Amino acid sequence: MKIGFLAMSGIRAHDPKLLALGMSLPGVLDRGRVIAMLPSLGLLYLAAVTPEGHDVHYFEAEADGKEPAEIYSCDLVAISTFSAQVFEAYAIADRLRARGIQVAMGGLHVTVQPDEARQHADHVVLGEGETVWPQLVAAAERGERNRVWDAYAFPSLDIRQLPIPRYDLLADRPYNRFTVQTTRGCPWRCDFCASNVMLRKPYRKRPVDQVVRDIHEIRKLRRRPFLEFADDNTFVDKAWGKDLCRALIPLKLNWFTETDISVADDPELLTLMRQAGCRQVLVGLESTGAGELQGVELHANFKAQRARRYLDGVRRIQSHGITVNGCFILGLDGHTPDVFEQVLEFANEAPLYDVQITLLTPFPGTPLYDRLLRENRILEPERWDLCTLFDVNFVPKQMSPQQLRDGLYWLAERLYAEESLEQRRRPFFDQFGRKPVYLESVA
Ligand code: B12
Ligand code: SF4
Repeated sequence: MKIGFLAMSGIRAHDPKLLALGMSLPGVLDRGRVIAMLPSLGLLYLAAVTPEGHDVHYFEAEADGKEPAEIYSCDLVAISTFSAQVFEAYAIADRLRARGIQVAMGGLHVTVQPDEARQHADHVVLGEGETVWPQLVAAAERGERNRVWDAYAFPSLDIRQLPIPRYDLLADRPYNRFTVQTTRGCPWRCDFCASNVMLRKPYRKRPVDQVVRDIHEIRKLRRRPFLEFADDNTFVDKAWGKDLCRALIPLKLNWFTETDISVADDPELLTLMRQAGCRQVLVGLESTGAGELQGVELHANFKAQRARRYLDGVRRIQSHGITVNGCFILGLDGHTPDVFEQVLEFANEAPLYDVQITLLTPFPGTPLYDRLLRENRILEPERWDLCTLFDVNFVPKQMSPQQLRDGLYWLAERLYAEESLEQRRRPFFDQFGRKPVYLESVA
């Protein structure tokens, strides 16, 4: 069979004012350009576990959500999508099926909304796809349709056995940034978090030598790639993290990852990260004060416990030559209209090299979605296309939806204006030299 792997690419946001104003601001634009350059790692893993004898191809939907014409020569198309593009993905699936092509859908959104996905796909996969995929391909070959494949009912996936993702399928594409996974899951359970809804297993780490093996494979395509670890929380295990960094040092890489603030507790780890080429860590701070973070992390109240030491943590990380992209979620129940000013103050005081502000977003399958639905606070239930992190689709507790929107515009203008970026970044440049973190290794 000819099998197509179709990623829904690009970022989505609908709010016209933010699009016109905020999204064209330099800080957002840099990240937007970078984001457009990331392939779908999940699909590359599926391609790697596809049984021998099939002709496999990687495709990306265009920015307007349309599929490339060549995909119509496939017998089976695997589509991966997050919530924000799921309606575009369903429309593509409908068009493909109308032409007799079998469609399989999987990923985070579909995992929590299988009944919805069944109306558009011949095969719907819940959970991590690697164990299920070979059997699904065999079933598709036999012409079996209308099946839901529950990976949780299969023997559990041992991530120590993961194959090398099929990076080679990207060879003739202009990618210079690649994702590598070093861990799966996160020990915490934030009520808004959409990744933990799928990864029900405990936090898992990959063997360091296999991560290195995958990076060597990427280097066959690009000599100096910029890597993003497609992890939720890389450095939970500090000893393993140090082993990983030691193994990366000789490779002379530049990379970015997501991790929690506890990385700041370990200066030896930070030194090794810097030596291993870590250029930036993205840290979900979510808010500036412990009060607003009460109860947001459901296992151990981790974020509220840590908030008092945020400023110190950010400074410690950046003093090791690693920039911090501090993420704040606007619209938490504890947020009053003062939150916008508070975030601005924190960002300038740290000062944070990068700041990501997003709106509280009720993703399907999260405790947050269920709670807001119960409280009758979702403005338009099941409007998954609004799950962009930039569109308000709920009633905040201590302000109106419009106040939240206006606060986002206000804050975006102040945070991302050229002078503000320069002011926040200058101390870092003074100490470590003036190199844009994201774009330096772009060809
Ligand atoms: C890397 C990343 C990106 C990259 C994505 C690159 C790409 N084309 O895939 C970039 C930076 C572009 C990105 C952008 C966005 N992202 Co993002 N991103 C991530 C991150 C950190 C890792 C994803 C990843 O690579 N995982 C590793 C792979 C191996 O796992 P996977 O993709 O889930 O695939 C496995 C299974 O899901 C399944 N599977 C997946 N697809 C399919 C298909 C079939 C047919 C089958 C059988 C199985 C299957 O099998 C795979 C192997 O096990 C996640 C966090 C997370 N843990 O998922 C957030 C995350 C996925 N992103 C999120 C969001 C909101 C966005 C944006 C919508 C933001 C925006 N405003 O635009 C955009 C939209 C992106 C898009 N194109 O759709 C949310 C999604 C929540 C949701 N329910 O939608 C997450 C969970 C972050 C969060 N905690 O909120 N993102
Ligand atoms: S710390 Fe991050 S990845 Fe972990 S549960 Fe919270 S939001 Fe999700």
